[in-house]
Parts: sequence; C-alpha cells; structure tokens
Amino acid sequence: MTAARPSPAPRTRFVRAVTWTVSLLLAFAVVPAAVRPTAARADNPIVQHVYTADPAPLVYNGRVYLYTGHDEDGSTYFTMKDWRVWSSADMVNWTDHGSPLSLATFSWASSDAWAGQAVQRNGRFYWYVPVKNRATGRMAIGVAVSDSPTGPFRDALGHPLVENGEIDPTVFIDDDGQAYLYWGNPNLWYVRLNADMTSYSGSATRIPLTTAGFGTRTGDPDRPTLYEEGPWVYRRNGLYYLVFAAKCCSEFIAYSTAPGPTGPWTYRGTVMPTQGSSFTNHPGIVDFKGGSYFFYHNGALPGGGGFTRSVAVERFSYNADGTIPTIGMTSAGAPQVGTLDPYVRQEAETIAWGSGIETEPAGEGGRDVGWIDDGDFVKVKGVAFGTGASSFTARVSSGSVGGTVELRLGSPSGTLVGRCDVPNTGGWQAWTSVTCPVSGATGTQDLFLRFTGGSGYLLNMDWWRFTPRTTAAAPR
Ligand code: FUB
Repeated sequence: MTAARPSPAPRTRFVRAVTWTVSLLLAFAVVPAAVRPTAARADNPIVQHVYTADPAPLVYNGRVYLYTGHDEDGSTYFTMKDWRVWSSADMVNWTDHGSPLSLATFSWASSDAWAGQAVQRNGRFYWYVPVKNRATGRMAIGVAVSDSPTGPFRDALGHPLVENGEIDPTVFIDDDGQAYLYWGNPNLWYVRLNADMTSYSGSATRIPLTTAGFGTRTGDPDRPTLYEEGPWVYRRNGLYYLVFAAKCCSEFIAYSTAPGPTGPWTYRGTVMPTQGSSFTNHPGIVDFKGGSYFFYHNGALPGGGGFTRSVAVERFSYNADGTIPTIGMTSAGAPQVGTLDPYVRQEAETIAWGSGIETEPAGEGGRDVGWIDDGDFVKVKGVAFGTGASSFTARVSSGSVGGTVELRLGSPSGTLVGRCDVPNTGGWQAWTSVTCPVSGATGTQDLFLRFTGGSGYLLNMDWWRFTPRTTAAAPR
C-alpha cells in the first residue's frame, strides 16, 4: 500500500442501509466466470453491519475466530481506529464479539489500526498489529495479550515489539515450537520470537525479494517483485507457504513456497485475481473441520470500496501436488459445516446475514442486536428444528412502543411459523423474556427473525431459543 493510491468513488450509503436486493445485485456483479455460487442467496461478505478488512482467522476449540480491521463508514482513507472479533462454528453463522482491541489499548499509538493477526499459545492469545507510534511518527508492531480469544486484550509491553516503519505482521509457530514474526511493506522481514511471544532473539532479517521468490512486477523499478504487503505464513505437509498481497494497485493475492520457514522462497502464482471493488486485498488461510478456507476482503457491500471493505470467505481444496487453486470471489461464500441448534441459547448477534440492524454491548453481558426498524431482519442459516418446535423465547428490551418478532422460514417473506410481541420494557437495556407459540418449524431451515412495528427503533434482542415440540422426541 502506498500513499499514491487512487481514491475510490465517494461513499453514498451507509452499511445500515444494506438491503437484500441491492446486496444480491452487487455481490453477483463480482462473481468471476471461473467460480459460480451454487446457492441462490448471498451470504458473502460475512459481516454486513460494519465494514471489515484484513481478515486473520484462528481455529480454536471447535470454532473459527476471525480477527479483522474496521473501516469507518464513509471513510476516504485507512482511518482505522479499532479491530473486531467474530467467531463461527459452521462458517456461515458468525457471532459478533465486538471490539476488544483499539488504538486506545496502546498508549503509545496515535493512529492506523491496520492489518494484524492473533495466534494462540499455551492458552493465551497474542494479537500482533501495526499502528503508528506517536513518538516517532513511524509504523510499528504492537502485541496485545488476552486469556480469551474474544478478549479483552491488553498491551503486553507498553511499547512496540518491533519498529521499522513497516506494517502487516503475521505470526507462524512451527512444529518445533519456534515462532516467527513476518511483516513488511515495501520490504519483507522476519524475526524469531521467543517462547513468551512478546520478545525476540536476534535482529530483524530482511527476506531477499527476488523475482524467483516473489514473481516479476513490471513498470516499477523500485519494486521489481510482486510482493506488496499482507504476508500470511503457514506450513502444510512439510511445505511452507507465504501468501501475500501482490502488486499495487489494484492488488491480487499470490503465494510462494519454501522448504523452511526462512526460505528460500519460490514464486508459485496467483491465489485470487484482482476482483471486487477494493484496490487492496488481504489473505488469511485456515483448515477447519475437514475443509480449507481462504479469507479475503472486497468492496461488495453497498457503499463499499477501497476504504470501506468487507471480509469474505471461500472454501477451497489444495491440488494433489500441494499447490493452491485459483480462487474467485463469490456471493455465496463457504458452505455451512453442520447445522445450528435452535434448542440451546443462541446469541441474537449470531448472524448469517443481517439487514438494517446494528449490534452493541448488552447490559446483561455480551452483545445485543439493536437499532432495529420496521422490516429489518436477521437470517440464521441451517437451523436444525428436527421434528419441530413448540415455542420461541427471546430476551428482549424496548425503550419505545416495542414491536413484533416474526419467525419466518426460507426468506424474509417466507412461511410464518410464529410471532412474538415485544412491549415497552422501560428502557433499551431493561431486559425481559417473551415467549410465543411456534407451529410448522420442522427439518433444517434458514430462519429469518423479521422485525415489524411502527416507525423508529422497535426493540433490542440479546438472545433466543426454541423449545422442542416434545422434549423426549426432539433431537438435541
Ligand atoms: O487496512 C489497512 C491496510 O490496507 C493493511 O495494513 C494492508 O494490508 C491493506 O489491506
């Protein structure tokens, strides 16, 4: 990423204004000929109520935790102030964990909450991020630590871990326990981290950017190779992969491989061609429940562009020789892994697709879905009702006249299987539980919680749960 990048078209709509129809049209507009969605309904990008960028997935304890940056609404530069955490057990329903890390976490940082990565070691979570050091005016790498993948995170050091004016840290822990921190734009660096993950041994080493290692860029004598930024390093079957944002601008995603964590690297080609209305892109790759997943970002949401990006995901399979296939952006995203259990408490902020809603910290803990207007909805994908539900309970609040939660199957206007009225509860954080009968919710369905009522904000929802028709017969 360089200062001389083109500006995107001015943003005209806010994320809140996302509508089903517009999203579908825009999302399909970026589908390449090589990969077509198999589902008729868009679930990519995976978050709709805020702009997200620079994905960094982490598999832990049966879930994928996704660490992202956050582009401000209406942004005209990388004016990023905080990072976000999301998680999923099935790759389609994503829980919003809010923002447990921001510029304010680092007392020495002034701006630029850019692309980072979190890793887990010995039950602790270390989140490496680039920020501007107020004292030096240069970009530096900070590290935050937490005992939970969702935070809260605190500054582990009180000062930069490393600083040389370059960005985009990625951390890889090899099978022998040695951890490496890689980062850089315009160069590519690594340093060996100590086992404490917050200090290092030796000095930063510059990886030689040769055309054999990182491909050939034409037209820019200062940058003869394709390597631009955003490295993502991992090991698979004894081969080391370095996936990166290539060329500028617009970027595409490319990769190199090596027999060891420090090289020598050999350029292997394109992972994702330039697509998707954002002049940057950023890779993150994990294996989860038997599949391989490629995370990236684009500008596919309404108002989206180079500074208002959104994280998306595709499932892929490695070729037999270990090479990565070319992956195209789709509006369908990854297929669901398993189903969602409606008979246990589900957070309202677990969402496959949200229209019109926002989330916020809930007074009872966690987050709630709020800022709900008439016609807004939350889609929850692949809900396994089994032989049927008899009732629906939701934890709700309202500081206005309230509204109704319609339970619909298949689409926002699909079969109505229940309606729960929500009264005024005395305040937006005055929580109560409401229960209503349900009929016709059987099998595995996409559930739409559709909110109706008068004008203005109607209600908030913290969590929900169905009750099976007969406890003895219903699957759990
Ligand atoms: O999000 C800010 C910057 O844009 C990141 O650090 C780069 O990787 C690019 O995505």
